[in-house]
Amino acid sequence: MIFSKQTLPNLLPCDGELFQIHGFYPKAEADVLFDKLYQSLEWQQEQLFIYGRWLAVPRLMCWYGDAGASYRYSHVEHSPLPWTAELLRLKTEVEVACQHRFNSVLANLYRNGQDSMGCHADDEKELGENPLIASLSFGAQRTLRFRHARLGHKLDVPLTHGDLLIMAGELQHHWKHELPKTRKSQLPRINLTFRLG
Ligand SMILES: O=C(O)CCC(=O)C(=O)O
Ligand SMILES: [Mn+2]
Repeated sequence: MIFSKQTLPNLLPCDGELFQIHGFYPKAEADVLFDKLYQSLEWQQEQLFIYGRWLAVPRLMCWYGDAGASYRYSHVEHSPLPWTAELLRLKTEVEVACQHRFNSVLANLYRNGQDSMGCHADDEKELGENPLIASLSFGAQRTLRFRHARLGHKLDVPLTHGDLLIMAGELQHHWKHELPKTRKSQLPRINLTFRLG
């Protein structure tokens, strides 16, 4: 499937582009991918230095990419792990769908409903002015919440097993996003965000 701006609605009312392809990977394929990614990626517990003390990030993470890709997290430069065959295949399929190249992927594992990601924009300089970021979700359904920085608009986007979400245009300048904790599901979820940095 080649994603086309002409056929998919922009989920945002203003100041950016957000497209969702439900079931980009159908359930049977998404089930296999979830298991492979869960078992084979090198999940790490990162620590963040906040307000003078070290805190465990509330999820597991790992980062894969081209040797030259740069990624800064919590003011620390990280080197990517080399692509696995699985991630390379997913990257290629997402590249074809988006007609856009990526050189790295950030993987997040939310172990249960208590794992989360705080409010942020993916606006690091390395990603360029208006980055196109493609995100794949596997496992438990979770809500990605967007908030407009100035206007206060709020948009909840439920992300389900096998979905592809595309953030583009000026989105990262005007909107922040977060993955709040939930009591609804205690099952794990994997998210992959493909980036060009
Ligand atoms: O888990 C998600 O859907 C969001 C991930 C995200 O925002 C990020 O990796 O920057
Ligand atoms: Mn993000």
